[in-house]
Amino acid sequence: MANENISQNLPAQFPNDPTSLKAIDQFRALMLNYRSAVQVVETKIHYLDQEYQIQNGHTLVDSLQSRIKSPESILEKVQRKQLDFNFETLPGQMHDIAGIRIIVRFEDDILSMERRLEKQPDIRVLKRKDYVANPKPNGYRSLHLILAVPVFLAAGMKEVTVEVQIRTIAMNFWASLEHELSYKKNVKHQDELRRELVAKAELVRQLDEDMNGIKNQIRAEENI
Ligand code: 0O2
Repeated sequence: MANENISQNLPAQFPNDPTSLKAIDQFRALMLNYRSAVQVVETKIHYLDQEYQIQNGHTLVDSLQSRIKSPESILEKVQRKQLDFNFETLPGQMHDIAGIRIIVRFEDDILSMERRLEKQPDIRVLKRKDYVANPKPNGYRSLHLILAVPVFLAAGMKEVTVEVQIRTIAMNFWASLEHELSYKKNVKHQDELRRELVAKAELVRQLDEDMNGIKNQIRAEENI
């Protein structure tokens, strides 16, 4: 039943159109590169975290989230940024098709995680945006890295880009609610809520700073 509905909405030539079928295969191959790259980076993060725990007695990573951009979201960004949409040039123009979010507890842990990632000999940092040191006007804070990661498939090695966002639990708490608001079109008091979120971002910044300070004091006194 569901399949009948889908096929009714497709162009008549779709099932046998060689151009469409080739494009679908190219898209699948491209997405496979990104899925592989996400697994490579996630595995690295897990082992770096375990190594950190052996060395320091506690972990860096609170949790990890990953996603591959949906086709709709890729097309929306292509249109918004007026990018050239073809399978050869897209990977060079859009660097956040694969995304990993690393949630840590303390602000210091953001740079500790970054240093460990950038020391990996097979990872290149192509771009760094530090919204922790330089928050966005709406209060958004996070460290963004664009990494180039080697992926090995039957056709050989390919460098694939992955966007890594590193942020604290508190930054993530704020960003997830702000993201929810920005995707809702019919919220009655949008502007007022936006202003409230800007103010709460400052509280979150203060909380992160205080918790980081308490953590440093606990660990310093423990070692006396
Ligand atoms: P989603 O659903 O998370 O994928 P660039 O790619 O560098 O040309 P862009 O895309 O603006 O420009 O990059 P930037 O600033 O590094 O931000 C990309 C991602 O960071 C966003 O992805 C969000 O995940 C997050 N982000 C950036 N700014 C904000 C913000 O103000 N609020 C929140 N909540 N998240 C933000 P997507 O694709 O927008 O969304």
